Amino acid sequence: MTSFQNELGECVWVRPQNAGDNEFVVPFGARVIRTEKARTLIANDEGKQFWVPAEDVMKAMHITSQQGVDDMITLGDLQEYAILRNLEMRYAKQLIYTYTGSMLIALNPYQVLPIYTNREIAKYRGKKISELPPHIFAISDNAFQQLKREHMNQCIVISGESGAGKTESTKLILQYLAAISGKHAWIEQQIIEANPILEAFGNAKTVRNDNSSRFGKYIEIRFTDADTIQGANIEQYLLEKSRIVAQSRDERNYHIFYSMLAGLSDAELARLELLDRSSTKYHYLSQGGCHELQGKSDAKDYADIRAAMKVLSFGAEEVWSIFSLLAAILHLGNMYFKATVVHNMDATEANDIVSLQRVASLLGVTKQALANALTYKTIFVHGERVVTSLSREMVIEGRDAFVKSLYGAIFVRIVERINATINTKDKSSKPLNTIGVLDIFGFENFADNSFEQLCINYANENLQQFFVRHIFKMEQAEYEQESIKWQHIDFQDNQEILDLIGMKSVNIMSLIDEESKFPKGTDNTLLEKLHVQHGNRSIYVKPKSNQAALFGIRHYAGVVMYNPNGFLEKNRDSFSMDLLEMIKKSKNKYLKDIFPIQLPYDTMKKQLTLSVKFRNSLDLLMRTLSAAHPFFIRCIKPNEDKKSNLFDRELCVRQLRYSGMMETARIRHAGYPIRHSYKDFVERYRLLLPKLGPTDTIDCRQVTEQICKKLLPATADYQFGRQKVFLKDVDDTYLEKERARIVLQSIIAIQRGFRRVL
Ligand code: AD9
Ligand code: MG
Repeated sequence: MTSFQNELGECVWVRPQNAGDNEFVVPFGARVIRTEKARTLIANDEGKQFWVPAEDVMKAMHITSQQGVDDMITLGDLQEYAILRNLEMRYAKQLIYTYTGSMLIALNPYQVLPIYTNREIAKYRGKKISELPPHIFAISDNAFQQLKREHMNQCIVISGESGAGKTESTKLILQYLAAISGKHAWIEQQIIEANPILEAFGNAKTVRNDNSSRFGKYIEIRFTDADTIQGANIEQYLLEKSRIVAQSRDERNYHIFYSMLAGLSDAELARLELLDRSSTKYHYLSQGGCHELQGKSDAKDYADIRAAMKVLSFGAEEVWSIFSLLAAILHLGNMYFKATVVHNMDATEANDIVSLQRVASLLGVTKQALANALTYKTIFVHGERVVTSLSREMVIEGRDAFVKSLYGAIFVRIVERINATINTKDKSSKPLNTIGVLDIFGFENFADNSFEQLCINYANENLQQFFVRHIFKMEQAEYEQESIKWQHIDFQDNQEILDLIGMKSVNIMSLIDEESKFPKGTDNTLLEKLHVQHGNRSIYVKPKSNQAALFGIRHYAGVVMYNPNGFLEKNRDSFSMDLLEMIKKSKNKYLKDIFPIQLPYDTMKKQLTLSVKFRNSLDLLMRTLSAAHPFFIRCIKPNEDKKSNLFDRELCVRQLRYSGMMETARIRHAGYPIRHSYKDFVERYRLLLPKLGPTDTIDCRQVTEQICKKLLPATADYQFGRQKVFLKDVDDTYLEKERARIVLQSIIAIQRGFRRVL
């Protein structure tokens, strides 16, 4: 490999040292201090000096990477490492926002920055994107201006991994839109106040984020012609229900349980028979061994939630019904069951009379009905009703399934109730344009990945395709604007993966569905069918060992191995028919109300599975997004320690890749990756054409053409746009080498001159 002969003091890109096969260690920027034949002394950004092999100095750094840019698109050399460097340089100056075209990259500052005040809101109001430094308010304002100008729906898609700042970004956008809404009426307040309720019921402390959203949401804000907010609608996706019955180490259940225990009055707690305020006393709240959170007052949160519920016109009775059901969940979790044997069959006694009494009264059923529904199972054999006893293990499983459905139903109802208040449409008026904000779980790849991860990653594949198609269009627009020929760019999106998971016939989701309905279907038979059906595809990954019960998918963001254990049960998303029958007879109206029309036993099979429901809501979301003008916000977590001022390069590169950010670079590389304004080009390469006058006295475009024609081979592929020259990588490298050669010659000449003088 040939190395550059670099100018002293020049900024260069250096191949990473000792990276081994760590693909997340990428080239870094440095300054050349001294050069020798085989090695170069460099100083990195922190000023640390060290020698590297001369061939590791890759190339000179484009001027834009030295100065830093507001918009990555303007990086002359749009490479992953250049994007990373730009982010890092800006982060050091607390500039957490950077554009990539219409996309905003937002680094989590992990500190309160004074950039979200009313003064800032006023500053960004009505401005063009390029007029002010990048900001989330600029994106919000732009969406609003576009809506006004084009009379078209707008959507802002926010993505990023857990703790990256999606939910905070969503809140900031809503804050901005509410502030600029002309009228300042009650509705803006209601939309803002919906959030504490959603967070109480849908967020929890996880190891990654103390306030992690365990559901996805799409909030659409409707604007009238007079620029005021008329109403809003919230769509929710895939609440994580397993958390209600089990939490991993150092994690909590949903916030609402802790705030309720901390905030309800003694008398209220007594009415719910929650005799202990301490969450440690409740099985469902204690499995993560985490109860209190630093900087969070559950009692204060409770007051905020109650106030928010008032603003959203939740009635007192309704609120009490909700807390009663939450209390029932806690008592169900504490219920004790005793294993026995009846007629040689495993059976279970529900002889925890106290808990039984408490739960039964809260659910509005009799003790006996509850005990029976929990410990027995009714099935129909040839039309005959047969009742069998359940083992203790099965009882506990059945109870947990019931609790998960119960909480899920409460959550869905709460969102419906919020919508009933904020989604007031004026029937006489014409349909209004909306700005939608999507705060959705990012791509997930854990040590153990289950059905939820498959759904989440499928959603992300859909969003990725949406994103890629959009930036492809934007790139095309830049070529058109510069009036250069748009050649056929060979670019493939991820359609094949979408087909495999959920679109083409016998896709993975449909096989899961089929197996869920098949009486003899198990997670193992599912895995066999998946292997047989898709084993030969390159994007389907079989485990390395035949023993491992796993299947993998080559996602756009990397391979994820899924463990099919529990897939069918999660997909069925149901609980025992006996408990459902019990609810039918309950005196608790709210409870009966939140469960959908109850189906008779034999139509159970026709009930929609989770994968069907999820795919339906995802399809609808994708249709909504596709019909809107999109903006993208990619949130990036700078470090795993929730620390301010700490930029972990490896972690950031990984996220940039997961985020699909690199697609921008890839699409650009399929065309002309390097572009210079004519002036910049001439300034850099003028020494290749001797006897040029000062740059501001010459026609830079003409000189650029001369340089390219004189130096580059006849076969070279470059184009002259209105403002810029567009180059391929190889030609850029060639020019750089020529430049370096001439620089070296002049250094030698100067040195010789010196010697002569001496
Ligand atoms: V999750 O997928 O829901 O687990 P999010 O939503 O991406 O995640 P969140 O918005 O909850 O992350 O941000 C995590 C924490 O980072 C917040 O609780 C804040 O403490 C911190 N954060 C995020 N964005 C900002 C910001 N713009 N300014 C200050 C921030 N702090
Ligand atoms: Mg969140």
